Amino acid sequence: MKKTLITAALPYANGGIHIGHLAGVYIPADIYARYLRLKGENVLFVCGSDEHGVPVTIRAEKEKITVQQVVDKYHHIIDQSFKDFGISFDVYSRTSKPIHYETSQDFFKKLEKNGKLSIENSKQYFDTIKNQFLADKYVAGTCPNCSNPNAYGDQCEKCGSTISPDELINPRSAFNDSPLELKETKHWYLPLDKYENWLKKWILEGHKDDWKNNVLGQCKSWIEQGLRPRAITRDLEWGVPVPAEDADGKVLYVWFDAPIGYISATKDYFLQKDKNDTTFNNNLTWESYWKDKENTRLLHFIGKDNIVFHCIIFPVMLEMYEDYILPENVPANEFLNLEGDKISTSRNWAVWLDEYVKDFPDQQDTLRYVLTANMPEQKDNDFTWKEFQTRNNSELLGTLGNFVNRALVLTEKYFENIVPEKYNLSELDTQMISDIQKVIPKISESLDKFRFREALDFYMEIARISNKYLQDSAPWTLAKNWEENKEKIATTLYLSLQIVANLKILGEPFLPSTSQKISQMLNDNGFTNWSKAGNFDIIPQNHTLGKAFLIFQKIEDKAVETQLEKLIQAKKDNELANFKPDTIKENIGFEDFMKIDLRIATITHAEKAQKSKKLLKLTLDTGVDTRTVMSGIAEYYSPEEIIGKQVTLVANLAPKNINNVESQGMILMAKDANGKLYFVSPTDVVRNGAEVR
Ligand code: B3M
Ligand code: ZN
Repeated sequence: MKKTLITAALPYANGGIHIGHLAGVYIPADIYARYLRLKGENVLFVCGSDEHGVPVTIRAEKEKITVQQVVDKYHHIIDQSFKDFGISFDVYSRTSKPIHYETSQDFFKKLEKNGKLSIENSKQYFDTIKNQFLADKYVAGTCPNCSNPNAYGDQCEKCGSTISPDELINPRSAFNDSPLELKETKHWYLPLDKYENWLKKWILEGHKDDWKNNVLGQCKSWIEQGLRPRAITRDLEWGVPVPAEDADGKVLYVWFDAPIGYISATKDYFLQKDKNDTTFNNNLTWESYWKDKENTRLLHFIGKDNIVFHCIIFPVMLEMYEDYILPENVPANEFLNLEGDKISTSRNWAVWLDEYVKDFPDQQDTLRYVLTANMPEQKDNDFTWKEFQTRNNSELLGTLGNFVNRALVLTEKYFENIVPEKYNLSELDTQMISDIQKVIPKISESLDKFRFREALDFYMEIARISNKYLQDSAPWTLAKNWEENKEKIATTLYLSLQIVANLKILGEPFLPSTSQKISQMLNDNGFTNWSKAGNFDIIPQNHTLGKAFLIFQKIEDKAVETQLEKLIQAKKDNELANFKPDTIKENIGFEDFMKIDLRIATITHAEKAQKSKKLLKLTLDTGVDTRTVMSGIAEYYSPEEIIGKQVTLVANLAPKNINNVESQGMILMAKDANGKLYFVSPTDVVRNGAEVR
């Protein structure tokens, strides 16, 4: 049996972990690692914080703290979240550790020494005020595609296009809006173009049958676009210094050093291991995983935005280095959305794990369950709090929890918490056993193919079969004639307890905390092996059980409403905090301005417009005449609350037919960051008709 080295994408230490990270990367990786361990296989599951790169420096600017403080703060928040959710890494390291600097610099030096890298001079934007070159993300300017004045040198958030700094119109520093200089600089490049044929053979031929279509699709389009040399150094202060001649002020590009973080995390694991730990196999070293190509499988668990780095760039680096193993598979997931909108750290549209554990204490498995049940394995998927509630209440509480609880409570009731004897099996008993034994292999088959939601559904099929079996056996009805039926009742509960033991074993990869709770109630401290699943004599008769308790709690509507309100509020707060007003329009002459006639007027009547959610029909006393004006403020104000309000009217705007009403002018409203409209009114009562200048 080969050893398995499992890596999970190193999260940027620039924020917490949210449900998108869990569903995309960490739950699938953890399910798979737990599953292999339960089968008794040799697994090493590594991860760590990715502490370099622009995302962490942007966060430091935003929070006005040092980058080291940012990574220290979020490394611990992330590490705790993974522990809370039972993500069972063997090591969770961090790329600011010396072992990582050493490993990534050695990696670079070997490639450079073997002549694998090229050097190119190029012109890059230089901020003369900060006296440093700017990474793409820090170059701001007007988008060439949609004229958004606040686009950046890597992408435009408005139209979503990927752009490069030299395409921006009027490029300026994102730090201080100063104009930028183009300055000569040199960088080291990874000649991806030289590995085009090797990649075609290794991926498009070698893995066309075992890699997921979404992964192959991206690799194919990247390779067919034609690969170009890729810069692997940057002019930045924060990062791993480039170990080369005249490279001061340059660091390794974060996507060069980060994947090497998997190797340094493995080294870190062996450095941390207590050599006297008898459970630890002292014959194994970090090379046993990274260099033993014959006896080790390497699997990268990532989100789809990291496919290129893990299927093309990092494998080319490993191939160049020559000693290292290559990934056998990269089962990347697609994205999870939240309430129909993209999850976004910058817009704070997310469910953060460190907040979830406060709102739903001891209910981490519910979130693991829901995120696995609708995991975005083949396409983007959506998380809603309503589905979270429904799945918890009907599937976890109503099916799985209900069966486990009844099996234990009935044993306590009829056999004083002692596992009863098994007598002759009825047709119902043998049918149930055969039905369950048919499902169990399907869980393994699905997991072997990285089909986690399918595997979980097969697991829940066992809970559904079990519930029906207990309902059909109805020991509580048989108990009415105890003497005649006591052996049947004993057999039913004996078998039900064996099912509970099976649910404990088979559920451990998906719901580790639940599995632990079941183990506690069974009073079974054995670390039961996957191979025992399907066995209906796991828990011996006369074994004393533990105390039964409810594993899952009902989630009420109020809890869901609270989460939705919290999301909406977080989004509004974030919009306000990040509000960037549009740049001012071009100048106009004074004479142009004097053509506009602005007056104070009072709203004397207001009503909702016909067939429109946005419009109110206003009647205004302008001091000169009475006007009707249509205004798009219905989402923010009711007619009653604005009667008597003084407003500023553009009085000589040509009348316009709006919604079949002649609108005679326009009232001025200020639009805030979160889109809400506010009246522009005098601070004191002014006579109607007063001119505004
Ligand atoms: N730090 C996280 C991301 O792109 C990035 C992964 C590195 S894995 C070596 O979301
Ligand atoms: Zn744009």
